[in-house]
This record gives sequence, C-alpha cells and structure tokens, in this order.
Amino acid sequence: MAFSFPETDIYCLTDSRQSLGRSTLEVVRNMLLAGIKIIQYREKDKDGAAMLEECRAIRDMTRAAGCCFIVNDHVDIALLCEADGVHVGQDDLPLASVRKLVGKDRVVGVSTHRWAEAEAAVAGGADYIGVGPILATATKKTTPPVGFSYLREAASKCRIPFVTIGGINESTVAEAVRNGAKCCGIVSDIILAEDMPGKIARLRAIMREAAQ
Ligand code: 3NM
Repeated sequence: MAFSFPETDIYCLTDSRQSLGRSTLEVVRNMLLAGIKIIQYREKDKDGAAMLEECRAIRDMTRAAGCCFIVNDHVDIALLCEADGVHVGQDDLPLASVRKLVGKDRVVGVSTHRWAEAEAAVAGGADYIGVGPILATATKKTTPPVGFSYLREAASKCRIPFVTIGGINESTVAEAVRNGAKCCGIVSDIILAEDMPGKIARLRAIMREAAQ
C-alpha cells in the first residue's frame, strides 16, 4: 500500500494490557470500524509467535480496510507479516540499519523526544516521527514528558509528517491541536473506552473545533 499519512486525524496503537480484556483483534476491529487509517501494533508482553500470528491477522484486516499497518520495534515481524512499516524508538535498532532491512518501500517511523533527535531522524530518511511524550502517561513511563514546547518546535520546523503522542485524551487534545498537533497518537484514552468508535468520534470533533 502506498503510504499516505493522515494529515489531521488519529494514529491508533494497541496495548493489550489496557484493553478492558478485549483481544487485540477486537480492539483493531473497533479502530477500523471508526475509519482509522493508521494503526500501530505495540505489544510489550507477548512472545514472538503470538505476536506474529496476531500481526498476520491484523495485516489482513487492515489491508481490507485500506489502513496503514505499522509494527512497533520488531522489524522481523513487520517483514514476516508484510506490514506497511515499522516504528522504532531511540534505543532500538538504528534508523540506517532498519532502513537496510525493510527497504525503501516500507514506512519507517522514529520516536523523538527533542528537536536534535527529530533532525537526525529526518536527515536519516525517516518517513515520519513521533513527537512526545507531550504529557505524563502511564502507557510509557520510561520517558519524562517533554511538554508543549517541543510540539510547537516540531510543528514549526518539521518537514516530514509527525505524530503528537503521550497523554493525549479528550481533556488535552484541544490544547495539543492549538500547539500545532495535526495527527495525534492516542493509546489509553481510546482502548480503555467501552465504546471505542464513540470515543474516536468525540476526539475528532474536539480536534476539528480546536483547529478552527
Ligand atoms: N510513545 P497514551 S508516548 C507509545 O513519546 C508512546 O514516543 C510515546 O500513550 C513517545 O496515549 C507513548 O496512553 C504512549 O498516553 C502514549
């Protein structure tokens, strides 16, 4: 699938540790039902075979829905399930090595927490970057929040698409948009909702209003 990054929408991520007991496939089904166009498989506690099996099923579902499918961290799984791309953090394999493995036709995204990291990712040929964590989040406790100032910097300087992520929810997304967020990466606020499509509709409405 050709990579087309949603300019202003929501980038959804899975996390079975906070999915109200629903399976990852059920969670993905709900995201697709809401018309989400980019989904990242991000699972921290599963073994390789289980992740590969889930990713193969998600690949089929996302392909049928015309949704871009990104695998977090695991380049091998991304290749084996024919995902559209892979997302890596600052402590994962270096961008140049990831690119060598996946080739130019797959998407590579890189998490960044300050502008110097963003510049390096752009110079290294990343297709998009993550900008965060903007606010404190229980989903990723390892990196301290960077606040809205880095978001404003990225919004004014970044020449490639970026995802604003970390602590974005119904209460904070308007401020994120007013500080330059366009595509928002949201984990817990969406997957902890009983009615995921309803939650996504409310988030989108707030984003639309804040963008005016
Ligand atoms: N990456 P929630 S913050 C997966 O800053 C992830 O790179 C981040 O979870 C980064 O929407 C984050 O529940 C977690 O706050 C976002």
